[in-house]
Amino acid sequence: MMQNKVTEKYTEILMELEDFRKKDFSFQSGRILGSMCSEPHPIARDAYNKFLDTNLGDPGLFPGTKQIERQYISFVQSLLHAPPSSAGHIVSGGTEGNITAMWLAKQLSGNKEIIIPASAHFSFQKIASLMDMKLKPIPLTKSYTMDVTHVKRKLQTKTAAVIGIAGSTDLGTIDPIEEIADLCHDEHIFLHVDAAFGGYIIPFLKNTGYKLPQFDFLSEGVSSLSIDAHKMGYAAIPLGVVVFREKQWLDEISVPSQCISSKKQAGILGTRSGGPVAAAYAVSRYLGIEGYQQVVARCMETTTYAAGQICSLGLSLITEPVLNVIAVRLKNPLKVERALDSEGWKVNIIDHLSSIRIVCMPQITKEIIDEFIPVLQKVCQKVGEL
Ligand code: 0PR
Repeated sequence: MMQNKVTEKYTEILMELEDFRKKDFSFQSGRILGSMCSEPHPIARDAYNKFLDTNLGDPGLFPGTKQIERQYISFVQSLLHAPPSSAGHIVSGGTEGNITAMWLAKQLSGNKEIIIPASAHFSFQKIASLMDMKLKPIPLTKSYTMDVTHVKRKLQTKTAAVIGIAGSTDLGTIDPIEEIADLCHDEHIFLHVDAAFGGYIIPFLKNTGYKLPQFDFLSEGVSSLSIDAHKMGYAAIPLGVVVFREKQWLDEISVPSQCISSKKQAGILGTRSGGPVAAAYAVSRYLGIEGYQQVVARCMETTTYAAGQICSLGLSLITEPVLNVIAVRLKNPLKVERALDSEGWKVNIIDHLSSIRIVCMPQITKEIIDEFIPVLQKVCQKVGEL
């Protein structure tokens, strides 16, 4: 009897949850055009579920899961040409990756100033507030990348770190990491590359013949780099990795940990799920380098196609897409975003560039673009953009 009651309640709750879920937009529908996340690969879902109850905060209890973590980190290290002296640390995503790297830079240098490109992700504002650090923004060039000539002038004895971006949030642009790295190497300054978005595209695109700049540990001046599997990695939220050039730097961001199976715990989080790690690992094993190459090549084809279709409507782009990010210049992006929303399409607004952002993630196909373009045209005509 009791059992029946529980079962009824159980079913009822699941139905209630489903009702909530129905209110969400889904990646599967193809109607989410502005997000940098995607429908996870099916194997990511299965892997995630299997490891739902694992805690990498207490690795002695989950040695198998810890092994997966080590192997996945090795995959990322080799993808990024990280040297044997390097170490990787799992994070929840780009925000935590940036915070962790800046925590380390502050510890190593004892300084508090961070030189960022004007295009840096807003997580750096959190860093400034959390760790009482100061941001020194550098203007961008005409191609929307960090202007290196200004970096040299801003470097000071108070500098804790310089940030370069490989795949910017607004436009997907790539800063001249090699040049910045040379400068930082000469001046012994910590350089962190925020490759949250680009880290899972640039290496694969380079393999398929795209001419893209060097952005990883091949440049000696790169001290750390963060990359997100829950963006272009086809994995499940939340999963990123921050890689440090030197293993021993982990000591700077570790504390003695009682009550758990390891003597020290590195990083910001304590208890953390092995689910997303298993998911990212499974996708990396399933797709492999070749699989990822196919995914990113398709994303770029769709991007080129979408950009062409948008321009043929008479609209213009902020800049030629470098990766799979398109920013459409508009007089009133808010009006267009609202009107698209009421038609069931989700795009993101980039206020300071007076534009909307479209990201051609793996689930966005040419067919979806063909459905979207007439709606964009109708909406733009309605609000006076065309
Ligand atoms: N660094 C860069 C270059 C980023 O683009 C982002 C996020 C981060 C760091 C922070 O990453 P997490 O949000 O994973 O901590 N960029 C996207 C943005 O802010 C994130 C995003 C993802 C936005 C999905 C919307 C969305 O639906 O635009």
